Amino acid sequence: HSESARRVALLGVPIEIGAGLRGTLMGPAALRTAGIGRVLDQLGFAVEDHGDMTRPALDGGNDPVPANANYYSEVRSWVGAISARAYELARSGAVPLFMGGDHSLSMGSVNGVARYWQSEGKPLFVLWLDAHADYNTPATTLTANMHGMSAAFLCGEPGLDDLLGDEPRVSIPPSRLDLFGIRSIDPLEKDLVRQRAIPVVDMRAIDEFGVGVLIRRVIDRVRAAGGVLHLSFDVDVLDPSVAPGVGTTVPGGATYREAHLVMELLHDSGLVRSVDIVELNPFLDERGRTARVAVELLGSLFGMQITDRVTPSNAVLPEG
Ligand code: B3U
Ligand code: MN
Ligand code: MN
Repeated sequence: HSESARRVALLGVPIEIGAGLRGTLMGPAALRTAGIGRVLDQLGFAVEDHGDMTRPALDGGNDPVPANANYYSEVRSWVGAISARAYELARSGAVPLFMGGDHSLSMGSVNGVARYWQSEGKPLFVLWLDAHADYNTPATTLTANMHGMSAAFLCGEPGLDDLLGDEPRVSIPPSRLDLFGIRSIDPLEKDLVRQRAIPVVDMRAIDEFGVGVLIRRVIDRVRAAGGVLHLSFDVDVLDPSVAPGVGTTVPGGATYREAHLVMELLHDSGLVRSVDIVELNPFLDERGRTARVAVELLGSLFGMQITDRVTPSNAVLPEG
């Protein structure tokens, strides 16, 4: 597998209607401008850029549109198409990197890669790096924004049952989802997360025990089960001082150093087989700061060492 693990497949997913604010549709372009392709290339990966998905035609479906799910029909046409692409990319043996776009895209990307790993007989674990739990359903949501429902949907919670259309739905057992970095959760959402016994590492736990210990615990569980890992990286897990370019900033987030350490330890684990990078909103960013930090963190995830990082004192301007 090591040959194919050196291939990364970039796929832009410019979806924005899952979020309350417009602008995440510019995420893939900003990540490319910030150098995602160049960074992966310099790390020795064969980078295949599959471009951006185009907004799928509304196919409607025959089922009634659920209440409390904004732009349900639009999200539905995206999610089915994303899942199909994700399945194919995972099957190709590359590491797919889904560049969002808001977090509703993960309902498709994770479903698609989960379908592939199910066919391989490997348990897929999902690490959800996020300020939010994204564990709402139409019955619990306060906003009706579907990016707040993706983790719940993936664990098979009811309420969006026709969302995948003809794509087979693969549910992630709640014990294989890790919510990490959480500091904003709605009351009924919290009840649901408790009832399902979802493993949660909130910011309080990170303050007390440190990200190193806590992320190793996640990694050890995946390894013990002989599993593989999908990283769903919501940029709002970062502190707003590091990453202002997101629609739903929450104070008290992961620092620059904590986030890099998480990525470095994930890289060392060798378990990450697919990645979402979501919620980057270039319209809200400050001179590309958040996009650059996101690309730097992805660099660490794919093996960039701190001692190899370009710092102001040893910077050589990249040509082109
Ligand atoms: N829990 C709230 C807020 C939220 C979730 N995800 C984001 N914001 N980015 C909701 O809308 O469900
Ligand atoms: Mn999220
Ligand atoms: Mn979030």
